[in-house]
Amino acid sequence: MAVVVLIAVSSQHLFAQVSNILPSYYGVKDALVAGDANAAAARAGELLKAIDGVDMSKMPGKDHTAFMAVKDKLAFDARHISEKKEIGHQREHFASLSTNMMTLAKDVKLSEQAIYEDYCPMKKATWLTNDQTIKNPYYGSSMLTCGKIKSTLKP
Ligand SMILES: [Cu+2]
Repeated sequence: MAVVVLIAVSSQHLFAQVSNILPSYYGVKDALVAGDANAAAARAGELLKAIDGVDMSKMPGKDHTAFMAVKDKLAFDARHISEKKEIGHQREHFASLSTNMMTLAKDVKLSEQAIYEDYCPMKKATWLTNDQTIKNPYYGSSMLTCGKIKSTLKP
């Protein structure tokens, strides 16, 4: 007897494969807001694990393609942040990490919450957050509230 199982998957579903990526990224962001290079390195190590742990074969085709397009770039910046415990260097990588994370977030549902893309006009760089309050990860306490919400991804 043949058993056919049909699984309907909504495109709005948050897949387990990617569920650790954004929380780990937020961990890096919070460490940079706090100006803590060691914590940023540790959180970036978790992010790298989350990226490397994704089994692309278990992702729907559209998500698979979108993830594959940025995976290496995300891993590159996460690895550098995790290895170089120097905050200036980490913040350079965080800028491109954030750009690529936004590219991914537009195509693959990464969170059940809204994602805000904030922009720092001094650094000319963006970062992602789930919080509408501006806490700038590029300068830490010296420029904590510099920036504005540039765009919002609704869950
Ligand atoms: Cu580097």
